[in-house]
Amino acid sequence: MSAALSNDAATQLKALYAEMQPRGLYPLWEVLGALVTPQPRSPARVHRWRYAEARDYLLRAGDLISAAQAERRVLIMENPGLPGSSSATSSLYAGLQLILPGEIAPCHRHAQCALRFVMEGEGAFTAVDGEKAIMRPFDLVLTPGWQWHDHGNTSAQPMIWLDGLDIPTVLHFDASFAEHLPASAHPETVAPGDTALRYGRNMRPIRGTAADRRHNSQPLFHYPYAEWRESLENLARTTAPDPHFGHALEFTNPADGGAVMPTISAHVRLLPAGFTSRPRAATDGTIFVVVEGQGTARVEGKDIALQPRDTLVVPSWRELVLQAGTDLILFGYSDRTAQEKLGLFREHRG
Ligand code: GTQ
Repeated sequence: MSAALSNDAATQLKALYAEMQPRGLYPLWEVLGALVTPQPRSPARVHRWRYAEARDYLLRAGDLISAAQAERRVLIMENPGLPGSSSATSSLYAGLQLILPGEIAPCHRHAQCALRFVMEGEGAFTAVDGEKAIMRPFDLVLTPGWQWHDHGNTSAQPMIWLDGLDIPTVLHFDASFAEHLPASAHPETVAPGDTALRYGRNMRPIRGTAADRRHNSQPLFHYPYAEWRESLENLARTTAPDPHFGHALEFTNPADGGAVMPTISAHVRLLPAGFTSRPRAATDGTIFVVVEGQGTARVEGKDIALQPRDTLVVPSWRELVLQAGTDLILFGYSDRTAQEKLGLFREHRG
């Protein structure tokens, strides 16, 4: 409200509000400014989780509860500005999952889309629809919505990865469905690497395969570190860095060239030693994982030191400047593709 009300009108309005409220009626003019803001005002905060610290808590939990007992043994990385929400940004979730040698995480499927980004350990698997992806550090593995998936660790070391899901988005739409497979593991349907050979070479089979069962046409689900790292290195060797991103590559779905999943975009970037990015703000709050190197994220005048395997969340519309001490390699995921489909995505490049 702009012009002042008389005392009498204000008193009568208060009484009117009290009378309406039990009928589910409320005056817009009291709340309009908070609903339709001139710019995003995310309650989420910039936050960094130190890997060593989180890892220690996760291993302690591992001594007390098995993966089968927990179903998913995960420490949620909850944004301190979104308490009680289990969210890292307003739309996305992040957690650290531990599978100890010999354990399995039972097979299930859900409406939520998930990505796994391996933090440590080698040789455990994620199976999607009965096809195993053998996971190595910094591999990206997808479990797209409604695909059966289970995880198992047949290696001799603990395996820890970051789970990135669109849980808050699915909750927002009240569209969550989930179910368990009666068996704890899906029977093996094809050999590991089958979809990469069929769909990962800029080709696709003319006749249908098991992967065509995926309703949302996402045949590829394993993006190995060895491959994306080489592509990034090549880009860095042959091109000048983009002033805002450095050298950056988005992971794509080969079926349509778009983002990896309907609600989640994922990318990697390499900032050469000594590089400072130009400031940039975007509506897609982003969760970053430091893959290699040291650097600093400056957000709203505050410097946050970045070390390998740390996780950093930068909410919507916070201006970010990245500084690379040594060559700095980051993985990041956000809801950019969802916002683009809804006509909401915006960025500001300083
Ligand atoms: O692996 O399916 O961190 O359903 C949270 C919810 C992992 C999973 C999480 C999940 C999963």
